[in-house]
Amino acid sequence: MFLPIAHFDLDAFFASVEQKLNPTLRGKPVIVCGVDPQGHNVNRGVVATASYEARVFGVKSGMPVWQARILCPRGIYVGGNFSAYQTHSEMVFEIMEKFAPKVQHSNMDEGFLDFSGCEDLYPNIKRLCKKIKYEVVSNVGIPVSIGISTSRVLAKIACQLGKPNGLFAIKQSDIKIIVHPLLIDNLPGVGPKTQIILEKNHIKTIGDIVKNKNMVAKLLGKHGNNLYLSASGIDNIWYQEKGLVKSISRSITLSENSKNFAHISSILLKLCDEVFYKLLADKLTAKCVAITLRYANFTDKQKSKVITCSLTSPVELYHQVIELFNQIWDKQNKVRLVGVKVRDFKRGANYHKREEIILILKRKYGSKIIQSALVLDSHQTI
Ligand code: DCP
Ligand code: CA
Repeated sequence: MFLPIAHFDLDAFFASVEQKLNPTLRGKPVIVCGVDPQGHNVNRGVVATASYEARVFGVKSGMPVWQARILCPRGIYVGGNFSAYQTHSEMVFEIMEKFAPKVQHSNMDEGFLDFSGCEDLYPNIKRLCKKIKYEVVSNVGIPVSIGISTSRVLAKIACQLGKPNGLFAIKQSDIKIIVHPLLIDNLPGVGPKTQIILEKNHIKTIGDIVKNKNMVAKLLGKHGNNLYLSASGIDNIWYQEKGLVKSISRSITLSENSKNFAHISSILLKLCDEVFYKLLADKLTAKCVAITLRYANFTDKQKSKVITCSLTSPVELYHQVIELFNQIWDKQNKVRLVGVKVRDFKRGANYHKREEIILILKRKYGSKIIQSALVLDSHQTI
């Protein structure tokens, strides 16, 4: 039977990137702290994620670091490196886009692949996903789990069941034996509050949700109806594709606070490079450009402008950003973080052929294969 939907989810994502970048961490309990899912550097003492080696000790995402240290005193605790996570995420999505005609981003480290209509091209989706897993691990260096099924919700459950480093398929006919006996917290959409309400009413398994459709609807209203559809393996409204993304942004916390224009501007160019090629990859035009500066004393300054021309190269974006930078830069204060954002999108764009070729090269060989000379210069001084 042809199973057209795959869901992929990178395993222990932030921790896997750390283990890839520093091979001495491989096979060890690694706990990433100091960064939140939006990539803000935080000092709130919470675990962002833990490698599977650390999870054996009970360490989990969202747990206070002090608690993790009690459970896993020999763990290796590292701060987050969000721009590395972003680059790795983009490399993974580039691979997915090479294989699947339709890729739906759910998150930085997960998404759906839709192979509907590809029966002739890819008669065996499981074999194809094996190849995708191999490409991700050999080209990006981090493990990914993939679930395959007839709907998005079942593919997501399959992916979860196969973790870590899994490849698991659920056929529609398997739903009663594989999915229905699972406890309700395995069903996407059942959070802690919903779980308490359902369990109080003796609804413990996913199958119980199907059997008690009316009671679930009475207890939870619309949410209950959506859960019933999910429990039956049918994609509800949560799985419909979202519209255009609202913005694309990149930010970097400088390795050392700086007042040096040449240094800061070279970092802004690097960010413009990343934002521009993401815009190009998504085939979008932006009508608004914005910059964020955070000073050493943690005060933030932001400035944006509407642009009338379409951006055809990273340098054009950089010129817009530098203009904004010069308007808000307080030369007396050291800069701690810089960010570049574009928003107000329209589909389609008119780019230089040269930029399209650069994007192809970046997709094939990684985003660092070709960069502005100024960006390369800045790497030597950072
Ligand atoms: N994350 C975070 N804080 C959380 C949850 C997640 O900062 N409370 C970050 C770190 C994770 C990344 O988001 O690496 C992806 O989250 P997932 O829930 O997919 O968890 P992992 O990828 O770490 O593990 P897995 O998917 O293997 O369970
Ligand atoms: Ca993940």
